[in-house]
Amino acid sequence: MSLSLHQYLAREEALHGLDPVLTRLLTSVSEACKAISFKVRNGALAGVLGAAGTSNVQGEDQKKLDVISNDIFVEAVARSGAVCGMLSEEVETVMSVPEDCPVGPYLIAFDPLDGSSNIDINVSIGSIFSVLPCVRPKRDCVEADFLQPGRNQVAAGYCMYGPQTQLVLTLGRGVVMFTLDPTTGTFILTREDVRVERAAKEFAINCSNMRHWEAPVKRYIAELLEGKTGVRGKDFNMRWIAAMVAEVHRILQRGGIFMYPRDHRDLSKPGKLRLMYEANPMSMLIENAGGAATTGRQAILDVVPEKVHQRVAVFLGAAEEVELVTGYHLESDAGMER
Ligand code: AFP
Repeated sequence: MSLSLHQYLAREEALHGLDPVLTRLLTSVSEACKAISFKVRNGALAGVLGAAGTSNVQGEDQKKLDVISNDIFVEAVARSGAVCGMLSEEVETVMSVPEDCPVGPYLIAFDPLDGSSNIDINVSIGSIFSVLPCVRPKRDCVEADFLQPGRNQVAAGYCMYGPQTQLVLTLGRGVVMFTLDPTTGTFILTREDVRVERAAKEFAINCSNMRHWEAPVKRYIAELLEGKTGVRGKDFNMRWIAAMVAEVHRILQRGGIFMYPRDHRDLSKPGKLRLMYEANPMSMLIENAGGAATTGRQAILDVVPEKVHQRVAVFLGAAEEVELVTGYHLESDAGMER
């Protein structure tokens, strides 16, 4: 019998004591994702393609769909009664809940539309979310409330808008996947107990940045590229979709490693990806599927954020590969590099 997201969360409440307020929040997130999915599906017909003519806090040009998705997310979670604050990639400051909405015990951080450069070419994109506890639930939340390590997350996930719309979720007890039934608008549980194998034969990295990488990353990638003839003794395949959601989705389905290392271009930026609404939720998913996620030097989930929009280097996926490339960083830092 197929289980809807609603029924799955009810089962989690009964079996594992899932907080009904968290259920309400996740239901609101799923409603937001559904609304975004409908916009994405209609594309040019809904007038949602192209640039918005504005830029976000990161100085990146916003697409219309970035702005639309952000508005949908904010509206849905603010009215859930489950949060006391929101953090979005698209908004500089943390957002409090409006006066006419009840306040709840959670904080939510989200990237409403990941992979913006894929929007206009009709390639997979997604939304990513991370739920943290709010230590002192109150209406006027501040940045400091969000500055918790990813280990504190009580739920995390993403929704991918690809050939199918799929919602992938962890509550800290494994990873589950739901597929949106477009005929009923219901998310149906289609995969449980998602696991990432320790070994891998596929990697994802933007090789155009190779000249800027640190030595341990250059060493690791060079060994992968040598294939059967090199120290690794086997061939590796490569993929790059330019949307972390799609890369992580592939890894959860068929393994591999995804990397966005820090590089020498701008030393004030430790990587491109954002810790709180990209790296942390994806790391919680990957760890819950038996994989690993590090900055090259420490587990991503142990990083204590200093700023809400902070960036971080990311190596995640198959544990064997993540451990190897992390070891190369540690050897290099200790001056033991070959
Ligand atoms: P956008 O959402 O701004 O397009 O960025 C997507 C992303 O943060 C991540 O999802 C991709 O893995 C990565 O950037 C792609 O970066 P490059 O364009 O440098 O390859």
